Amino acid sequence: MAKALEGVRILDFTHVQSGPTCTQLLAWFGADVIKVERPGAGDATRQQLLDIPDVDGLYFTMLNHNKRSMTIDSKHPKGKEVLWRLIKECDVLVENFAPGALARMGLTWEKIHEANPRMILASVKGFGPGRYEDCKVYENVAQCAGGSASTTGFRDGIPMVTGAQIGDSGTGLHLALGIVTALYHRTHSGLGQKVDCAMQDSVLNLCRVKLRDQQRLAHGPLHEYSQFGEGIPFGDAVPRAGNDSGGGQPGRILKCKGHEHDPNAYIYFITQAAVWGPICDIIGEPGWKTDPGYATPKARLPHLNEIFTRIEAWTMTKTKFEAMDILNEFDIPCGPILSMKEIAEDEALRATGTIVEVDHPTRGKYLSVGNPIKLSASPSDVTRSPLLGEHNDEILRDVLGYSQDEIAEIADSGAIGAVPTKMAAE
Ligand code: CAO
Repeated sequence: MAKALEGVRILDFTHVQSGPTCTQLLAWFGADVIKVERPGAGDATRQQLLDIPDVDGLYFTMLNHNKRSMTIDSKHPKGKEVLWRLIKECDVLVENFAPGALARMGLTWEKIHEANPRMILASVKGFGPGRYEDCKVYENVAQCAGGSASTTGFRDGIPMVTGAQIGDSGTGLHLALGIVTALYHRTHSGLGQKVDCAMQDSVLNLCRVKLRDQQRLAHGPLHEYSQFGEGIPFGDAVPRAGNDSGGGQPGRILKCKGHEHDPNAYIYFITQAAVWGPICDIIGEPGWKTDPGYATPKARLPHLNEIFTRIEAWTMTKTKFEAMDILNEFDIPCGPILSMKEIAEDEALRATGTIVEVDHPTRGKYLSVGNPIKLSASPSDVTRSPLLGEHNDEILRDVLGYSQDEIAEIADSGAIGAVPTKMAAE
């Protein structure tokens, strides 16, 4: 079966997390992704958060599967020459440098478009045009500026960031969609275009329910927020809502059996209106099915704290998995709080390829997250991340058509650096 993006060639000028997330997705779908890195150093994540000395960090390996690596000094005259040859051969250039860095390398949209009118130039920046457009941005800055931090955490605590990398990986996902959309557009326009994703915008897009609540707030208190039931007045901005459900069906995280010693012995429990009857039966409050104070979703809103305290008295008698089994029988929406350890060991996630084991020449075996998007006719397998500059020769020869003498000349010029020591020793 052919891969969905076979034939698409990506000049991957990305680093750290946001850009690499995007190009890894494209690589999983079959695009030929050529990652261009600085000679000698490479993507900074190769050397960050190291668990094994002198081995590419998991930060790097888990974001750069299925790619080829080439080292080019983009400021060296010979390096620039190679880069321009690549620009003519590729369909998409993806980058997430600090604002202005690409132009400082001489790679402006105008010049790129002139050299290859079909090329798509896709960029991640922290902010779109405006007062912060020149700022460098990392994940948590985007979470803070995109509305996530002010709405995450508890009302009486400080703003919180979330472990889900919605600023980096979230923006990478948005960018990947922008790229395939531009590729589709090119099939009838014949031309490339620019695709820009700001991390602030992507986070805000993922936080749109909070902008919804901001506007609802103008018309009265938010009844599904715990603080309504607690009689605490609302201010003029959407408050942090703890673990309250963001949807129209109230939900909370509740303790389960063993919570005293297991920090993840919890379950998310949603009191979906459609299954209120079975919930009452299970927790031993059959009277709540008909009691006018509890029988309708509207009547329940002021009593949510009392209701969830009662439900928790039941969940605390079960492990999270026992509770899941019982509740699922009645289609009550709920979910166990799974630790990363439990997820890593989950057989079902391994069977679907969402958790994969990858073998790496210097690291050995490690776990990664495979492609979460499953296409029925276009399989995607996960292959290991490349060593720094591993594919210099083959790209210069096979993609750019340089002769062996020319390759030697480029190498001698210092524009691509040396072959990685681990490979040279082999
Ligand atoms: N050869 C020569 N020079 C290279 C090179 C190469 N192959 N690759 C990169 N460089 C140079 C750049 O040209 C730049 O030089 P100048 O500043 O002189 O123009 C320099 O390396 C540093 O690039 P940078 O500013 O992008 O990198 P940084 O580590 O200082 O900042 C980051 C990192 C992420 C804050 C910044 O790139 C950024 O804001 N990116 C946009 C937002 C983004 O994607 N953030 C998410 C990152 S993941 O958390």
